[in-house]
Amino acid sequence: MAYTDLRDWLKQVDGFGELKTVEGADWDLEIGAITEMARKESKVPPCIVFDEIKDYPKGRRLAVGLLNSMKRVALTTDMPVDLPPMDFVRAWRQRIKDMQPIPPHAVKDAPFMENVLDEKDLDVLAFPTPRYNVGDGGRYIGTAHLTITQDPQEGWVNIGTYRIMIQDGKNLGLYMSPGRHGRIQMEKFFAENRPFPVAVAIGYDPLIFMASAFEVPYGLSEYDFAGGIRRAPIDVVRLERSGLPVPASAEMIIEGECLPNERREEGPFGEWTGYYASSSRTEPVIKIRRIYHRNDPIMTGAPPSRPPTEATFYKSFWRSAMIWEELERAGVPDIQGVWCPPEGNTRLWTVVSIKQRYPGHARQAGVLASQVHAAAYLGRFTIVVDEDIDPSDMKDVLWAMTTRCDPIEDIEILRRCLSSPLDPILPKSRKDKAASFNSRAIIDACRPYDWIKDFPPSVKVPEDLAKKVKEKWGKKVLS
Ligand SMILES: Cc1cc2nc3c(=O)[nH]c(=O)nc-3n(C[C@H](O)[C@H](O)[C@H](O)COP(=O)(O)O)c2cc1C
Ligand SMILES: [Mn+2]
Repeated sequence: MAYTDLRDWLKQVDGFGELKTVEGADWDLEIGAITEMARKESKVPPCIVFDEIKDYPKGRRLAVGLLNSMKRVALTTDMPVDLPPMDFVRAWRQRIKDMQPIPPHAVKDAPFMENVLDEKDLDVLAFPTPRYNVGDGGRYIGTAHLTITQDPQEGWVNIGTYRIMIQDGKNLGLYMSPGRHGRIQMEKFFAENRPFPVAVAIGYDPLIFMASAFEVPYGLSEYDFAGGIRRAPIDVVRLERSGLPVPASAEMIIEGECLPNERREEGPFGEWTGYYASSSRTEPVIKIRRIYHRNDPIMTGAPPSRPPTEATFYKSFWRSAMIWEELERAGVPDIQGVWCPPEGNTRLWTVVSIKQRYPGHARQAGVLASQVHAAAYLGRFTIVVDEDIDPSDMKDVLWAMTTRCDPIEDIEILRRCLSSPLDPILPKSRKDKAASFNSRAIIDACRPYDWIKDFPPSVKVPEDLAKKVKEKWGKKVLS
C-alpha cells in the first residue's frame, strides 16, 4: 500500500505539488465557489484543504477535490501514472478482473476514538460544513463520505455515497435513489417497522470512497471489494451501539438511525447532472446518536456540479472498465475499448469500440452497453464505433458519428429504461419517486457490415510515412 491513511495521502499529494491550503474561507458559498473555480480554471485541479474556516477554530479542516487528477487516482489505486486513458482503462479492467474480494479485518482501536460525543452533548454544526451552491437547501455534510449499513436478513454490509444534508444539530437528511443498496436495506428494516442503523464516515482512505460510489454488485460488500483492489484487508472497528463496521482510518464517524415513520424535507442540492433536478422532497432522517472524531479532524467534500467534476473524472476510468468487463462476460467479442467521458457525466454517454465480426455485432454491443449493471442507471446515449476509432478521443467519435451513421437506420430507441427523479429531462409529471423511466439512443456509428468492403476508404497518413516525417520534419513543424 502506497499510503497509510488520509493524512499520509495528503502529505504525498503535497509532495508532488497538487495540494493547496486555503485559510479563512467562509463555509457559506465561498468554499463551494473556490472548489468549483479551482477545478474549472486550473490545468490540474488541485486538492484543497480549507483551514480556519469562518466561525470555526483552526484545525477543523475540510479537504475537497481529492481524486481530481491522474496522479492522485494513480496514488489511490496503486496504478502507473502516465498512461493514456484507454491504456489506463485496459489495465484497470485487468485489476478488477483479477480482484479477489478480501473481507475487512476487525481492530479494536482507532484514532477516531480520541473524542466520543453522546447524543445529549453533540452538535453536528460544530464541524465546518459548507453550503456549497446558492440553490442548495442546506449545508451538506455528506458529499465525499461513506454511508455504512447492513442487510437485516442477509447480514452483508453495504457502503454507498448518498448525499447528507444537515437538518439541525442532531438530525441529518439522507437521499438514496430508488434501487440503491442502502435504500433496499432500509426498506427491509422499515417493512418490519424497525429503526434502520446507519454509520457515516467522513475523511478516510480515498480508495474506500471510490468503491462506495461505484456499482459494486448487490450482495458484495464494498469493504471486500476495496480490500480486493488493495490486495489487503481494510481495517474496521465495530461500533459499540449498532455493531456496524467503520473504517479505522476515518477522521470522523456519525452513528445514528432512521426511524420508519419520520421524513423531513431534503434538498434542493446542486446535483451531478449540473442541475437542481430532484428539487426537494421529504426523505428519511438520520437521528444522530453518537459522534466520534479525531483531534482536529479533516472532513472531506466532493460537491457535484456541472460536469466535468471530480466525481466524473475518476469515475470515467472505473465505469469504462466495468462496462467493458460486463460486456465481455455477456459474450460480446472483439471489444477494443470502452469510454465514458467525464463531460458526459460518465453515465449519460458511453462509447464502445469493436472490431465487427458478424451482422448485428454492433447493435448487440450497443444494446448491452446501455443495459449492463454499470450503465443501467440513466445512461442516455451509447455510441458504437469501429476499431480504428479511439473511444476516448471525442474528435474521432464525432467523425465516426457524422460519417458512418445514417440516423434512420442506425439509431435505435429503447423505451421505459431506468431513470431517476434526478434526470433533468423528465418533466415533473414523469418523476415518480418509485418509478421514473427514460429512453435511450443506441447510435451505431460503425461502417455498415453488409457493405463494409465497399465503404469509402478513410484518408490517413500511413504509419511508416508518419514515422519518417516525424524524424525528418518533426522539430521544424510539429510540437
Ligand atoms: C459525490 C457523489 C454523490 C452522490 N450522491 C448520491 C445521492 O445523493 N444519492 C444516491 O442515491 N446516490 C448518490 N451517488 C451515487 C452512489 O454513491 C453510487 O451509485 C453508488 O454505487 C451507490 O452504492 P450502492 O450500489 O451500494 O447503492 C453519489 C456519488 C458521488 C460520487
Ligand atoms: Mn453496494
